[in-house]
Amino acid sequence: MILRLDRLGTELPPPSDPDPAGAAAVQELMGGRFGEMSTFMNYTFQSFNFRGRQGARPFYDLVANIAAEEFGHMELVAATINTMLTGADGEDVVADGNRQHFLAGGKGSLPQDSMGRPWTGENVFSSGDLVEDLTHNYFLETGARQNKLKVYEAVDHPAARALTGYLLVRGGVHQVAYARALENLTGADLSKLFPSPRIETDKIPECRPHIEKGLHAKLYRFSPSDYLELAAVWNGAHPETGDPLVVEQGPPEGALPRDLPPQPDVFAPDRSPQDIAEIAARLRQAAGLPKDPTGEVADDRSLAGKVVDKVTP
Ligand code: MN3
Repeated sequence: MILRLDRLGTELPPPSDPDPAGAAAVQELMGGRFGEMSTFMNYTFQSFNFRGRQGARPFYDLVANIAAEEFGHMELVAATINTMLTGADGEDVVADGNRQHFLAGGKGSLPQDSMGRPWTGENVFSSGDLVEDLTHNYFLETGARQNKLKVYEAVDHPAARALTGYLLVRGGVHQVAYARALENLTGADLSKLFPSPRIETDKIPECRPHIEKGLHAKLYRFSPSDYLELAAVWNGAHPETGDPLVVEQGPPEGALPRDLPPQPDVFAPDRSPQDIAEIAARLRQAAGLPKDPTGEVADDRSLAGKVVDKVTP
């Protein structure tokens, strides 16, 4: 089972100038072959299908635990696309972006790649052979980093830059983790391949704060009580920086999500968001809940007893 925390892995900037073309490009990091849906579903299926897991516990724990982090990466890519589409004009989306962001969705992310092709289960490799699966995962993380750098270079929207800066660092951790696992199982020293692809993340301004906080050398344990054997694989020195690899007991602190403003031109969440807010306020009262919404967001637009009828980003 998966527990869910209503937080994002890292902070994203608030909506600024909409960028429908950039948002369409960022879709590659969601539903592309090397996107976050692929990393999430690959590790999820490999962990579901893992036989003899007690005998192979450190490796099972590694794959299952990284799967959980990938769910949060999907969430972060979605938040980025939604930020970039906030305030976008329908004509601009249709002319420059993914038309379905406007025509079929609520200016929200879709499970598609940058060409609008739906993500497919054909992107999942789960052979049952641990060495083969781990080798695939190493390659998958390599391709994912390559794609992130290309999106970084092609899209200069601040949300896309914040996203790719963070994911380049975190994807690097997963790549090192699979390399370490393969080295332990086979003796093949994949650390000699690093950095692969040749990305000097310490020279990318949006990566640097995460590296300074040590995120390149930290593996988070995404469970209150399970996946305790990560340290059996995640140990030693980082192949690029030499920093000690450490397991952090718990998920990243992360950041509160932003409450992106309604987009009435695409009925998100309705042509008249205040109607839904009034119904929600009545239901909350009838259920004996506090007057103010209990969830936390980075930029709360709701006021006690007042219905927001005009939202300014
Ligand atoms: Mn990822």
